[in-house]
Amino acid sequence: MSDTVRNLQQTVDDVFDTDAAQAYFDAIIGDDSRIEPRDWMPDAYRKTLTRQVSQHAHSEIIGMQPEANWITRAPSLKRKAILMAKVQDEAGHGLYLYSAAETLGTPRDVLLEQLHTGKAKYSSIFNYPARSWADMGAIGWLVDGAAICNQVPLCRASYGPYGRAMVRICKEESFHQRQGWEILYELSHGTPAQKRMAQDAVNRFYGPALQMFGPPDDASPNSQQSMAWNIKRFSNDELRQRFVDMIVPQAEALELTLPDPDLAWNEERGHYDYGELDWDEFFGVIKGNGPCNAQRLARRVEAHENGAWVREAAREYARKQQAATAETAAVA
Ligand code: FAQ
Repeated sequence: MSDTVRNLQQTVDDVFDTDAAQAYFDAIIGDDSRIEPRDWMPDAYRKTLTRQVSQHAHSEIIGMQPEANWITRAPSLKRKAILMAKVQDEAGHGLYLYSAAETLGTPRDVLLEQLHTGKAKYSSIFNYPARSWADMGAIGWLVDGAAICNQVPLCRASYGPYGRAMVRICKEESFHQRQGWEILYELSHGTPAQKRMAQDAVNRFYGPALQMFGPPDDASPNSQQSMAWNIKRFSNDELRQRFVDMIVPQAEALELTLPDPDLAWNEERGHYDYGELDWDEFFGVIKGNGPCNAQRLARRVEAHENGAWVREAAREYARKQQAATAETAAVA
C-alpha cells in the first residue's frame, strides 16, 4: 500500500467524509490494490460487482445441468467418476462465488430469487443441449477453455473476495479443460463414427463458446467502466481473440476442424482472423429464447424446492449450536 493510500485511509477512519472515502477508493484502484468488504465503495461499483459475481455464480450452478445429464450414460466407470467430480466442482465454484457476492451485501436467497424469476442472467452457453457423449469433451475443451481465458485475468480483480475465489476456480477449470481435451482426443482417434461424433460436438459448441466472452466491444455497455475499476482487465473482444489464437493449434492437434471458413492466420496482426458470430442468436438466448432456457430454469427451481429440507435442517443445526455455545458461556 502506497503512502498516499495510507494517508487517505487515515482521513477516512478519522472522520467519515464521502469525498475522502471516494478519494481513498480511487487511490486503491489507481494503486492496483484491493477493495475489501469493509471498505467504502461507490454504489455503482457494488452494484456492478454484485451483478457480475452473482451471474457468474448462477452460470456455475446452471452449468451443472448439461453435464449432469450424462453422468448415468458415461461410457465407463472411470469416465463416470471423473464427470461426477467435475460437476461437483462446478457446485463448489457456485458456493465460493455466492459467498463472494454476499460480502457485497445482498443475501443469497435474494440472489437466487433473481435467478429463479429470470431477472438475473447466466451464461448463454448453458442454454444449448448436450446431445452426445462427445459434448462432454467439447464442453470441457471449449467451454471450460473459454472460461479459463476469461477468468484468469479476474484473479486480479480489484474486489478481494472475487479475485481470491477465482484463483482456486481457475485451477479446477484447468483440470476440466484437460479432461475435455482427452475425451475428444480419444474419440477423434477412435472409430470413424466416434470421430464424426467429436466433430459434430465441436461444430455445435464452437460459436456459442466464442459468444461466452460477451457482445462485441462496441455493444458492451459495462466493459469500459468495469475495466476502469480493474474488475475486468481486458475487453470482451480481446479475450475472444486470445481464445481463438489458443484453440486453433489445439484443434489441429486433435485433428478436428473448427467450423469457420474465415479462420486464417493474419501475419500483420499476429492473430487469427475469424468470421462474424451470430449475434442475433446470442441476444435471443440471453433474453431467454435459447433452445434450453425454459428447461434449465424449471430444473433449477425444482432442485431448489427439493432442497428446502436441507436448508431447514442446516438452520436448525446452527440454532442448536448457538444455543449450546450460549449455555456453555453462561455456565462459565
Ligand atoms: N451470457 O456489457 P457486457 C463457466 C450480458 S462460467 C449471458 O459485455 P459484462 C464455468 C451481460 O451480463 C461462465 N449474458 O457485460 C463452467 C450484460 O447484461 P446485464 C460464466 C451475457 O458483465 C464451465 C449484457 O450482456 N462466466 O463457464 C453474456 O461487462 C463448464 C452486456 O454485456 C462468467 O460469468 C453471456 N455470455 O461482460 C461451468 C465470468 N455476455 O448483466 C459448468 C465473469 C454478456 O447488464 C461447465 N463474467 N452478457 O443485464 C464476466 O467476465 C462478464 O460478466 C462477461 C460479460 C464477460 C460475461
